Amino acid sequence: MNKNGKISEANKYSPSGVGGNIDSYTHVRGESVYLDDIPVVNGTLFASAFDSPVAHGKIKLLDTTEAEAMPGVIRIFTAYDIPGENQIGGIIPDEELLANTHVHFCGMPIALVVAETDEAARAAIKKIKVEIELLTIITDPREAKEKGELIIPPRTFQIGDITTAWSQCKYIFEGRTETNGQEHLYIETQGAYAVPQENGVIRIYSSTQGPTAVQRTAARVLAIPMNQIEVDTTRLGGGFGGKEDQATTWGVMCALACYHLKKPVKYSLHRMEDMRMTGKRHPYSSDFKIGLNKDLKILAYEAVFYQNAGAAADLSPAVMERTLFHCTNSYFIPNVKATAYCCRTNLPPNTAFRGFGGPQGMFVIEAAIAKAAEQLNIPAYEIQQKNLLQTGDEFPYGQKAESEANECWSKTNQLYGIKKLQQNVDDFNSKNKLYKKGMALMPICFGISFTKTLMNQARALVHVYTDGSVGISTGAVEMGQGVNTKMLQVAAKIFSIDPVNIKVTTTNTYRIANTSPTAASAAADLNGRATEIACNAVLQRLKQVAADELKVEVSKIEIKEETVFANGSKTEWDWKKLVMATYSKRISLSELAHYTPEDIHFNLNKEKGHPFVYHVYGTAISIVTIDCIRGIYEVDSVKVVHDFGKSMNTMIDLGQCEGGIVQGIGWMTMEELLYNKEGKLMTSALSTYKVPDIYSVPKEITIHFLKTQKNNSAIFGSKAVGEPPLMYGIGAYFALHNAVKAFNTTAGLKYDAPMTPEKVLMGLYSPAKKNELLNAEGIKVI
Ligand code: MTE
Ligand code: LUZ
Ligand code: MOS
Repeated sequence: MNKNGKISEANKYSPSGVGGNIDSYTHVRGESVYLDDIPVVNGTLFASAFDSPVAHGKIKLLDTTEAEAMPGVIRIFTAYDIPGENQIGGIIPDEELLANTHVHFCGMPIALVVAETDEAARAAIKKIKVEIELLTIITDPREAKEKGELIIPPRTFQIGDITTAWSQCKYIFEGRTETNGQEHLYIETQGAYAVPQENGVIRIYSSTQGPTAVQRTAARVLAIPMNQIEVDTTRLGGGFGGKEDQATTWGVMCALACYHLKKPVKYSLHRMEDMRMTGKRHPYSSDFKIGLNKDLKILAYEAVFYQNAGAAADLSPAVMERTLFHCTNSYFIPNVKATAYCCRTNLPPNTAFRGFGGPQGMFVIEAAIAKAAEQLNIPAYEIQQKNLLQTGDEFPYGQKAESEANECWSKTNQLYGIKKLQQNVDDFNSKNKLYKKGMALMPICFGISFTKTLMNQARALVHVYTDGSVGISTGAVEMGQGVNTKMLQVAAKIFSIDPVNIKVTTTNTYRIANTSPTAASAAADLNGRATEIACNAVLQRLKQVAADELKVEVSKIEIKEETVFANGSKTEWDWKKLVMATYSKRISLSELAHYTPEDIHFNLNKEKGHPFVYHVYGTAISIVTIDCIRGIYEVDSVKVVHDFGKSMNTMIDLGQCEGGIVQGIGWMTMEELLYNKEGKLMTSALSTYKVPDIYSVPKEITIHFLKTQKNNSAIFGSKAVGEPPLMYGIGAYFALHNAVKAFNTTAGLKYDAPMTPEKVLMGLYSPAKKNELLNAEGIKVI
């Protein structure tokens, strides 16, 4: 609140006036409720999973006797205790909740210990004995493909005629890329709490992005109908895709124990358990071939993606599909052939992670362009700029582009001056020997909608209470991205009432059924549009009552800031009075609305269609500085023009951009996931897995909000913002490449992300340079 006691525009959704997000107030006071803040019911028991110590094998013996005798242990569950199907696979039924005869990855749950305390459960786990006959372990996706270990048949997206296109190319370059996985590192670890209700109903509090997935899977595993499972989610301390599918495991485990013991059961994972047992962003190994004509137009592009799916399908087929959708990023390429393999390995099943395969696809085309630029000795941005999508250009999957790719790029150039920035970098490099700068541009183009068309649907339940206050329930899950604030804004705007009179309730499967997960950046759009429809339905009834009372036509009634206007002039009716009058006439003050976007479809046989309601575009310029003695580096700046449509909450959207960029830079530069040949995670703690901290955040992040006025079917025209900014982080990788090359022109760098300080150092002193620079006294010769 400002000095005058008024809530400023940006702050009015927060009771404290602290920020643009309604949760800011309770967040800073430590009052926000996460799973571990739910008061524990008397008699609650605690669960903990015993997981496989090896990556692949046949279980010869499982001995829990000693563990069962441990103090406080109530019971130990195995696959034999599952009344329904031992199956948690979402897309493909290929994943057991508890291993039955075989284990397929290190960290695969085998047994579930339930004890009086958390400590007792974990102590008992150490006493479980298992003998496993080792089977062949595969960790490399190319090896899996060679051995025929594919989760689904390969898929190919094509446009034009790739075979004849090569002959028209003046330049052709080939290469190979690697992108590593990424740990989600949501601040709140995975967990759930199941509480028995009367008549066999189980309520599951779950830290999940997909309450319906938890409900559906619990019903399947317990062989009870879905209406006996209530899933309730207040908010998550981050999900980032890691809880789209993989929160289910823990919810169902608690439900299983609760079902048998008729007691509340809670399981909240420790950080290292979480890192070890859950899947991550998919590592990819890829091959590319790119062909350009003399004017640097890309005529042909071929890519083969080997996706490291891990030991079960999880969401991998959908992630792989999005890699294909985004394999040409923001560029129009007339002849494309992209093939992807979903490779089964003995790693924990990899899963959704902000970008959902898109970033992996985009990295490869950017590497191809970088390679072409390097060979042609020109800046990559010259190639990028010449090939940006224009209105009407066709993507390999048949949909046509709008023109924002160009709009964002030109605005970037106009605002920041691409050539000028490059000149500054070059000047710096010519003056400095031991520090070098590098710059790279990263345009993005991300399709908004679940690529599985049927998932694009949502419902909202709006109640207006007789005192005029409003309650909203939707299928959207708040995980820090501000979706609840946006839902509240929708109701506040449609009803034209003070936001303090509106409450967004928890996400609950008894209020809103059959929800799609909060994912694909589409939660605000889908649930927001449903909320809009519901509010409008109630508003229409209220207006009718006002029209009847005031004896004017309903079209002449308006509600503005809680006051009723008739024929444009103020009346003595206000919001509260109108609500009460409507109730007195026995007219419903509630509405359950359904929304599904029109005109989206995809034909899987043809691999063509119109899968996205719209695309989000943007361009980033990243500049980095490397220390050429140590190999360490800093990101100086990321300057962005981002297409927000017409942002409905600039503070939240800015936060999404900044967070996404930093998370993307982390993936591309420092987060180095490492599994050994035995499939064991070597980086299962924060001491061995480095995520960006405040020191690794770019010194400058500038976001220009590009208003694009086109009809975009986003909620209030405010485009989805959750995932796209992550892909700006790819620019930091190529900027680092350029900085290394400024020091060592013969660095011979591979396209192998992340670009850790170690890799930078190796690049700086790759053999040729070493001979040139180092003598017995080392670096002194410079
Ligand atoms: N922001 C925060 N703070 N925490 C998160 O877990 N998840 C991201 C993004 N932004 C996430 C986040 C991911 S992966 C998605 S898909 C979107 O938020 C989902 O929310 P939306 O659909 O409301 O944008
Ligand atoms: N999840 C999903 C997603 O199930 N389908 C998608 O298309 C998607 N896209 C991005 C993130 N999560
Ligand atoms: Mo986000 S990867 O769609 O949860």
